[in-house]
Amino acid sequence: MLEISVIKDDITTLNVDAIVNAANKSLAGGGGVDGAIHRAAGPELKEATKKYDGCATGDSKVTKGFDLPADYVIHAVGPVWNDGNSDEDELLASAYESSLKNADSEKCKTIAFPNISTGIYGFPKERAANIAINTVQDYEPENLEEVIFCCFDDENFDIYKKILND
Ligand code: AR6
Repeated sequence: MLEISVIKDDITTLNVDAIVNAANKSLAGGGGVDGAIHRAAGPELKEATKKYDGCATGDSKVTKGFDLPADYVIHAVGPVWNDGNSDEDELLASAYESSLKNADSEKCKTIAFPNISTGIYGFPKERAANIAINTVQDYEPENLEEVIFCCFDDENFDIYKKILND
């Protein structure tokens, strides 16, 4: 079982083996946490994503972390919230699971996730948190030992604390 913790922090500052980016299908950068990660990692990050032909929703791709303290960035693409009946739950779970598998393949022990899809993509926060936590709890790790949910806004931080304390 993975050790799970929740913190409120800027994910770009974390000294972990891998941080996850809430990217878009182009992998070319954007706003929110994606923009912050690209700024902190430096221009080599965008260059490194060019070897991929983008990334499907629910999937993830790996690059190095360049100027970040983290060794790797796992670029995960969560779903845009539509009406809740467009496979959003399954696609969000898949984005988390794919990220865990990719980190495991790179022999990472520690990984930090932002609250994928809950910003610009509009996924309801509590629903997303339950999916994220359930997916991590169900995952059978090979090398991974610790998962950090790195919240940025108070609302997500309070939701995660409540679910994990219950
Ligand atoms: N560290 C940790 N979390 C952060 C940070 C940070 N530095 N900055 C924002 N967050 P969002 P999405 C939180 O909008 O909803 C981009 O343009 C934020 O509070 O970054 O998956 C991409 O290119 C929220 O809880 O990602 C895509 O086009 C969470 O990160 C699109 O946005 C996710 O919010 C993806 O939208």
